[in-house]
Amino acid sequence: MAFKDLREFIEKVREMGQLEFIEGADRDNDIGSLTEIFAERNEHPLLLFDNIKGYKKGFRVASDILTDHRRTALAVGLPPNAGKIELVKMWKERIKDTKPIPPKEVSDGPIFENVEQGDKVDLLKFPSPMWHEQDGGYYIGTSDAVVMKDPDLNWVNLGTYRCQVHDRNTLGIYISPGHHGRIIREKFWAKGKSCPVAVSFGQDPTIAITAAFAVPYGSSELDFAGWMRGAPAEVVKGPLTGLPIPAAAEIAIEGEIPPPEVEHKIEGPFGEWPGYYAHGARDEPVIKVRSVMYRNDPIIAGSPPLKPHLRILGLPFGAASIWDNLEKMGVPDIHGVWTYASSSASGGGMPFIVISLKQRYHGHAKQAALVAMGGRTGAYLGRYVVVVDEDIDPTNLDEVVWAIASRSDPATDIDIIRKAWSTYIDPRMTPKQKDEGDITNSRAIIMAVRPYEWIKQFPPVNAITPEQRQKAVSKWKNLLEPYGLAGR
Ligand SMILES: Cc1cc2nc3c(=O)[nH]c(=O)nc-3n(C[C@H](O)[C@H](O)[C@H](O)COP(=O)(O)O)c2cc1C
Ligand SMILES: [Mn+2]
Repeated sequence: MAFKDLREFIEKVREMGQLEFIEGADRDNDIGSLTEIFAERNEHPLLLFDNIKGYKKGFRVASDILTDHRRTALAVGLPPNAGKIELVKMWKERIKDTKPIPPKEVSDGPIFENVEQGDKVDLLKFPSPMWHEQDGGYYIGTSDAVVMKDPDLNWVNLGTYRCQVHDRNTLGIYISPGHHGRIIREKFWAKGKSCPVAVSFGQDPTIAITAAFAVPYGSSELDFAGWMRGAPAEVVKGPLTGLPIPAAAEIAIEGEIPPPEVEHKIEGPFGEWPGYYAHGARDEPVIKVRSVMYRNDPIIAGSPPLKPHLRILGLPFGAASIWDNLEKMGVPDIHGVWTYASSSASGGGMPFIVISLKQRYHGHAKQAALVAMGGRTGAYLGRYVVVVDEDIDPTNLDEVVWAIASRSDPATDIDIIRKAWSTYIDPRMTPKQKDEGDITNSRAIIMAVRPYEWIKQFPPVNAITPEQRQKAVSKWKNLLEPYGLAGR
């Protein structure tokens, strides 16, 4: 199932009829706007921009790459046309058996088609977009893979960290506290050295996905990409840094991050995944770029956060991790887990979790909520956990809201938990809390299930049963088909 590179994936997407090829866009307004507008639809195409105003033909930008759940499924080898909960369920099964496969080093690769070093480095030749109107600059890196090696433990980390183009050979980079790239660069700085780094800006989607995965410190995301694609990821050795670079990356750089006392620059603001500019514009470290490599007709992979779905991945892998947590903790009969307004990653950032289950005993639904909010994925920047019965589809917001509106009693069905794990990019954290270093937030559990004590007396739902629906559809097929209502 493995795709060699981003362009092979795009080709497959074209065959599936999900590619929109756009010429004549400008990088200041059009690329970002169209990316957001297309993603307003649940199912939407991948956008490939060429002939970008002011840039060489062939120097392209791809966006909305994985924001549609069908393409996230395709990228990881799941059936693209399966239902959303079905896909989350399949992924939940897959992650139970994670066997990392180390990368394979190859001596040559398409990334060496063009190599420009020293004075020849010019990042301004690439059409890096302005993704949101109020962004502080042009970002070449939103769906990138930043490669660094721990100086003490011989181990390579990949992380997706945003990169802003400051000038022809300088990039700004923002890495959140706790993220591995930040720990590694600080180790170099503590020795008075600059941190060697390589970054690829467009690669096989499994590498893009794993670069943003919650892989433990000391394990390499490249090994997880191997597991995800079912074959080793092919890498070349960076000529200047020796770091592994995806051999079929579209564009890659090598360089170093000097200690901030040597060089730093204002970075941002950048529209962040919760849908806000919470971090703002601040002094951040820079990458001094010594070499730029690119394929003929390179493609920048773009993945800006998109409010309100905040979709980076159309399939919330985090929901699968929560479901897996629930099973590991022995909570039975889960029918589905879905998340809204979430980062979609397994590392957390799940402010709205919906769990659907078949209640089997008193307290079962509450147990599910407590486990979901206690595991690694559900704990970090959580806010609401809603539990619904098995007849509610958690991917259907109308049904979820109907369950809350009809099965919960606000006075008795909402529990509040205080002082839980949050982060500085939480838009609702008060300025006072930030000043005082109280980086916590509160949680609500909303029990939108039929109360178990009197579940048998709960009024029946007045909607059509699946059996009756099937009968009516068979009988009235010709009438319903033109409306797209006969298929389900
Ligand atoms: C599209 C996208 C953009 C991201 N941008 C950043 C970023 O700018 N800075 C950051 O620290 N994390 C960012 N993340 C999250 C990290 O990539 C993610 O938490 C990852 O697990 C970090 O890897 P690490 O644990 O090896 O540091 C982004 C994730 C995605 C999917
Ligand atoms: Mn890591």
